[in-house]
Amino acid sequence: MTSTNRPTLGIGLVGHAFMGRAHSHAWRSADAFFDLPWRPVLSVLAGRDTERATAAATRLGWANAVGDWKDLLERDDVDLIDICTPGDSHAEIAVAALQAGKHVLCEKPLANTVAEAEAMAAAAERAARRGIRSMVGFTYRRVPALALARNLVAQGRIGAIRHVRAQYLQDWLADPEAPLSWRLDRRRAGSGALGDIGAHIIDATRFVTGETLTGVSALLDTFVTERPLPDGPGNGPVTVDDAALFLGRLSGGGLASFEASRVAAGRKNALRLELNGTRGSLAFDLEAMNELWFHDHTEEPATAGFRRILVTEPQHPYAGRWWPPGHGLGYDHSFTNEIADLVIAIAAGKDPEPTFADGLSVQRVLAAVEASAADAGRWTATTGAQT
Ligand code: SOE
Repeated sequence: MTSTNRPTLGIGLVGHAFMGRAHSHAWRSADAFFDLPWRPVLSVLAGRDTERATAAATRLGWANAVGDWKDLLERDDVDLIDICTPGDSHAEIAVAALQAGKHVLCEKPLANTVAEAEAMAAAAERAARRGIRSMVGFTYRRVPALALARNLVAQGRIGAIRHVRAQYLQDWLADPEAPLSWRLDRRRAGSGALGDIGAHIIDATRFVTGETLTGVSALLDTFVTERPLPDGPGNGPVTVDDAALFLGRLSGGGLASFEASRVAAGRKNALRLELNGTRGSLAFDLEAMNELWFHDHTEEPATAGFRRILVTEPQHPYAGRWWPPGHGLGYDHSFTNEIADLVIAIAAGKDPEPTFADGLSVQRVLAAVEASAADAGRWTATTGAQT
């Protein structure tokens, strides 16, 4: 049982669209499902417009609302700033927050460029010396089946990894008439499918395998180059990729392939990861997120084969915090699990993972992919990549 007179952790959230709603829900529920050492307090929501921020705060459970995120820096009721804005403001907000002594949770991808991500990682390192923590929100690390996959890999259950096959497929841009939004604007989002969802499979691969990508060869494409303006007649330009396809080499010697697309008709949120090792294989699909498929290649061939593990047992990561076996978790639960891990790490004086340095590593892969695609798929090392 958690005690009633625990220290509190005042939260300031920036942004109240999709991610702001997902994070608000997680901040509200984390304390009810986990034994948190510190009690999160939903202090203040910042938006660009005070009226809309006030309406969102009321709906999402925040005590106060402001129309400028800079107000959060001075407030005593804010210990942590949670950044749920488009990528073009991540670096400015995160660096200012860390300098002001606020812990930071920042949505993915960490930044729009390697230079920004480097500045953020450096600020995070300086802040950590003062006990100020930071984390990047690659939330799928907290899906029980992916956390279990990581544990099985670490235990050697699939041996040395030969192949990773990673896909993240969505179809919300399959219709050429789907309107423009900030996610299709390079200045705001940095890149398209690559940074938005490709970043997730890069991080998931790093997380599950414990290995890094040393180099890539890539193709990017934008099939629909202009789309209807959201609030008016006419079209505007799409300045990011619709799809990204790349090959990679893992630090352990294995080969990896990655595909990120927002025009894959019929695929809604299909983050799929398959790993083949010397002793077995694992396969996961976010559209069936409570399942992990495991093939143990050391078993008797006559009966060996992929078997479905329903990852809802109390012995599985996070699952015991929620419902009885078989009742299943959804998209929102990974955010609550993430918030719980964050609060526990901060209270313990530890750096929560993934760190800003992890976010920077992903950013270097994104930059290497763009550099490779711009040069006819030339093999490009991820170290030192700058875009
Ligand atoms: C949109 O493509 C999106 O919401 C991403 O931005 C999220 O990171 C992903 O989790 C779901 O899809």
